[in-house]
Amino acid sequence: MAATIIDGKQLAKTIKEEIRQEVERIKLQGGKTPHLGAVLIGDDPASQSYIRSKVRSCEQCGFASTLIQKPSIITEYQLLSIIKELNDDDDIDGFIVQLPLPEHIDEEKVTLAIDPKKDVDGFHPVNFGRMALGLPSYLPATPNGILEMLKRYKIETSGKHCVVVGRSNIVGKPMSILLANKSYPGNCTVTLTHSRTQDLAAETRRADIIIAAIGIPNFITADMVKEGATIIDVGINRVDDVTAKRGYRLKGDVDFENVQSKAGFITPVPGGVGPMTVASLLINTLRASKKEVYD
Ligand code: L34
Repeated sequence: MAATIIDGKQLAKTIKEEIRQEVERIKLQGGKTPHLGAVLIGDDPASQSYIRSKVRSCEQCGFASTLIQKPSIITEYQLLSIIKELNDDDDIDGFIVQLPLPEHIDEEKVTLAIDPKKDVDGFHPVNFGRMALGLPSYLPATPNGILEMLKRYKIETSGKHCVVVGRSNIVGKPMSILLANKSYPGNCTVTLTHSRTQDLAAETRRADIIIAAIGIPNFITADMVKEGATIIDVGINRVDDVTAKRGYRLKGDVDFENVQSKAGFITPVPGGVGPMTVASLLINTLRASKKEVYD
């Protein structure tokens, strides 16, 4: 039996339409227009495309946005000054600094410089800590987008065995915590696996839900998947393809063609987790403008 394909693109559209309507109501009542700041350093094509999509989504939802673009030769000090200005700007509800940053800039220092109240990426240790404790916080966009997909497709999570592949600070680690939290989606038994895991296939084969966030194309193959499992593919790998218009194709971490027939639910790439990451950022920015998390 073929899997149900989770349409992240359509879901993101629905969420954005809900946000647009709420923003319209807020404006009619004389409330504040949500305002997102975005900082892009350098000219990485993938980062440029993600930032463009975030700015465009702001427009679609009636948000204001301010994009600050600087060349990769910017100093760490200059970037920290930009962050200070955004922290102090009363009209900016929240902002992000798109990662990765050039090598001479310390990502940790940059993340720590962002006011947790404006950290709509949810990367600051204060937000990560609050998330881990189940306190109100900005949830990191990709994990939150995945929770929204599980919720809106009514996928059962309670008591299920979830195997997260990859332990990054922005996806794997927070995802493992959120799915173990006492909530829906949540209440999972979680295994967090990584490059040193022994017999990874034995782990994934026991999974009712697999979150693949490793960054290696086609890493999760059909033999690693239990019949009927839910497969969430976070990978967005660019692989060369001379027949493609742009010279490359997007490939997930999951061998979609062969896993599809075995899975219960599966997310495609593109059109799965990626658009939901953008939708989650908008959710956080709206919450920031309503001062829902911090006042
Ligand atoms: N600070 N850095 C910060 N915040 C983030 O939340 C991100 N991330 C990740 C990279 N660095 C970041 C993103 O924005 C990944 N990411 C992201 C955002 C959007 C999409 C993918 C990753 C996306 O929209 N993907 C589309 C295809 C886009 C394309 O054609 O290149 C998709 O359908 O998957």
